[in-house]
Amino acid sequence: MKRAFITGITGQDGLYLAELLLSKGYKVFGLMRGQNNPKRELLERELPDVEILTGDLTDLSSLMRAMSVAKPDEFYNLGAISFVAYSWENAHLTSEVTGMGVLNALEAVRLHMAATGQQVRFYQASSSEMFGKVQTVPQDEDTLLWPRSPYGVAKVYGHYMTINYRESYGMHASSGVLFNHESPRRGPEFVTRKVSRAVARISLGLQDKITLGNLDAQRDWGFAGDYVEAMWLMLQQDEPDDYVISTGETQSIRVLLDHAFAAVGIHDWSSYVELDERFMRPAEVDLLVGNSAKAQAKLGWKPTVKFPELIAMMVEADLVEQKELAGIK
Ligand code: NDP
Ligand code: GDR
Repeated sequence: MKRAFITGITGQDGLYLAELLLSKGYKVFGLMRGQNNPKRELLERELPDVEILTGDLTDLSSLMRAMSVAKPDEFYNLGAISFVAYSWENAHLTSEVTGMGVLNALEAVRLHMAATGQQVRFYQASSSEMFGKVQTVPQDEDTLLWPRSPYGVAKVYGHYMTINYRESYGMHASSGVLFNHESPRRGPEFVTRKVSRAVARISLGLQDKITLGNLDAQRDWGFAGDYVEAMWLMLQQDEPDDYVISTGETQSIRVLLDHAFAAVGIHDWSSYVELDERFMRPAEVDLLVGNSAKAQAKLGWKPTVKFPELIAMMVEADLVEQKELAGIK
C-alpha cells in the first residue's frame, strides 16, 4: 500500500486529492493546523479514512514529526494562504506560509530521507499567479515570471526552491503550475463561488444583489477534480519536472456572470450586480490563459469539464445547499 502525505488537506484541492488517492488504494495522511480547526468535522465526515496529523507549515519540527508518522512515498504540498486579495493585507504572513512554508516542507522531506534512507516524491502547488503581468500569451513552462501580488511573489519563491532542491539534492520534486480551478468545494471568497452562491440566493429570493470588483479580468478556469489527477500523474513519472495545467480557454468575470445567471434563467444580470472599489486589487492580473501541451503529451492529462458545465455544476450545488439552509423544499 502506497502512503501519501498532504498539506492543505482541508482545502478544495486537498479534499479532491485525498479522495483520488484513497480510490487508488493509498493510505492517506493529512496535515491539519490549529488546536480546534473548524474543518476537522467536515474532513472526518467526508473522508473518514484520512489519518489527520497536526502541524503547521511554519513549524519545521511539526512537519518532521508528521513525516516520522506518515513515512510517505509521496508528499503533496498544497497548504498555503491562497487568497490573492488577502495577501496584500497580510504580506508577511503570506510570505511565511506560502513562501517559507515550501522551504520547511522540502527540508522536512530531505531530512527524513537522509535519516531513514526512504525515497519520497514531492509535489509543489505552484500557480499561474506567478505569470502576473503576462509576457506571452498563452503562458507555458518557459514564460517569464512577473508576479503582481505578495501571494504571487511567495509562490515564485516556492517554485524556484522546489527546482533548487531537485537540482541540489537530486530530489524527485515536481512543480505543477496550475491555472485557476474551481468546484462546489471552492472557498466562498473566490469569485466563481462568490458568484454561484449569490446567484443561487438571488434566484431563491434570499439576497438582492452581488457586489464585485473588476469585471474585465480574464481567467483560465478548469475543474478541480481534473487538476488533482495531474498532480498525481506528475509523481508517477520516472523523472521530476514542471508542468503547466490549464484548459487553454479564458473567460472574463462578465462571461462568468452570464453563465451563472443563465443557469437560473436570468439573462440580463445588470440590475443584480454592483461594483465596489473594495474588491479592486492594488495590482491586477488582467489575463491568464495557459498552454498545457507538455502535460498533455508527457502525462497524458487533459481537462474533461468545460467552463459552462463547471459554472452550472457550482450553481446547482449552491441551490441545493441554500435551500437546505433556508428550509426551502
Ligand atoms: P485552499 O485555500 O482551499 O486551501 C488551503 C489549505 O492550506 C487549507 O487546507 C489551509 O488550512 C491550509 N493552510 C493554510 N495555512 C496553513 C499553515 N500555516 N500550515 C498548514 N496548512 C495551512 O486552497 P486550494 O485547495 O484551492 O489550493 C491548494 C494549493 O494550490 C494552494 O497552495 C494554492 O495556493 C494552490 N493553487 C490553487 C489554485 C486554485 O485555482 N485553486 C491554482 C494554483 C495554485 P485551513 O483549512 O486550516 O485554513
Ligand atoms: P485569483 O482568484 O486571484 O485568480 O486566485 P479569485 O477568484 O480571487 O479572483 C479572480 C479574478 O476575479 C476578480 N474579481 C474578484 N475576485 C474576488 N475574489 N472577489 C470579487 O468580488 C471579485 N471581483 C472581481 C479578481 O480581481 C481576479 O482578477 C486564485 C487562487 O485560487 C490562487 O490561490 C491561485 O493561485 C490562482 O487562482 C491561480
